[in-house]
Amino acid sequence: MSDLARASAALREHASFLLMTHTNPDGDAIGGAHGLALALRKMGKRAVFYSQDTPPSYLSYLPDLDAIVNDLPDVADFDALLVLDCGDFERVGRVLPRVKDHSFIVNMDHHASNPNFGHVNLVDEHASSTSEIVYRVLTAMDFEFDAAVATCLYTGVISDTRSFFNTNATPASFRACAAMVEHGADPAAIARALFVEQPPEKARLFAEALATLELDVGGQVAGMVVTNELMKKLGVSSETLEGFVDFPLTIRGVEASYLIREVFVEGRKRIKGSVRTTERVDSTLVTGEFGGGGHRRAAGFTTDGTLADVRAHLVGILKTHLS
Ligand SMILES: [Mn+2]
Repeated sequence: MSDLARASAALREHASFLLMTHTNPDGDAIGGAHGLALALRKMGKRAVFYSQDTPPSYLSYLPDLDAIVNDLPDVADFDALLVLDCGDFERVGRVLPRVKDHSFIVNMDHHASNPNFGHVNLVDEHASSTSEIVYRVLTAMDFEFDAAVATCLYTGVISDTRSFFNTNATPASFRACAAMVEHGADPAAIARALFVEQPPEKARLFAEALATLELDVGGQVAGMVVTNELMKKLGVSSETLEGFVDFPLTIRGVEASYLIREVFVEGRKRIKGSVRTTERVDSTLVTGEFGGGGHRRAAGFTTDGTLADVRAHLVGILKTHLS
């Protein structure tokens, strides 16, 4: 039996599901997990989507977001645990110890680093997004898509492909999106919400971040830094930084871009970095030096140190990958 058949059988044969995704969820995490929860409910099943963090505000157009719960229900009440878009089980956040021993875990993901932690693993690193994988499973189940589910899954695919800009966009991603549009997803409205419209404070934060832009390694590496002080001054959360790391990569000649910022993790100041690369560099090899991970063109890490030290270290690593 294929992994796809195994996953669709798991969904068909069970009656109650607890869905989870990673902390700081993005469009794919929310789109994939919430879309699947809506679909399972439409099939008459019990489906609860737990997320440690609330969805980012740019996703507020998604239907029925109020159904997402922030308090973990009793996991023993569910036949199956569905974990989506988590390259590692730890990514579900602080509830890991309470969920990891569940008797039936289905792992659906598209991170190359995924160690297949589930009892059923539907992991395809060539899928653009977890939402595209959910689309495959639901299609294999002959699910009758509606506009709500279509809007969620379309959102997941276009947010992880950055509106088909990224090299992970395949013919299958376009086909999945075409099907979702046929079922009621509105491409113009979703593109505007995801990529065009921004709150005024985001434009202000970007202006300040842009002032820190530095080009290194003969113009092949470009990046910006953001202090916690600046975030506090503008009254913004880390969600406001979404997409900033992509900007330096638009500069001609740049093969790798980064964004480094200060974050507070359990009251402790740490440094969080995001890296984007062209085909010249594997981002995961770069972030791996800091114990991070992700995808070949987009990866991240959390480490200790000062912004300046981490920046110098990161630029040094990128230099070795570019020479
Ligand atoms: Mn994803």
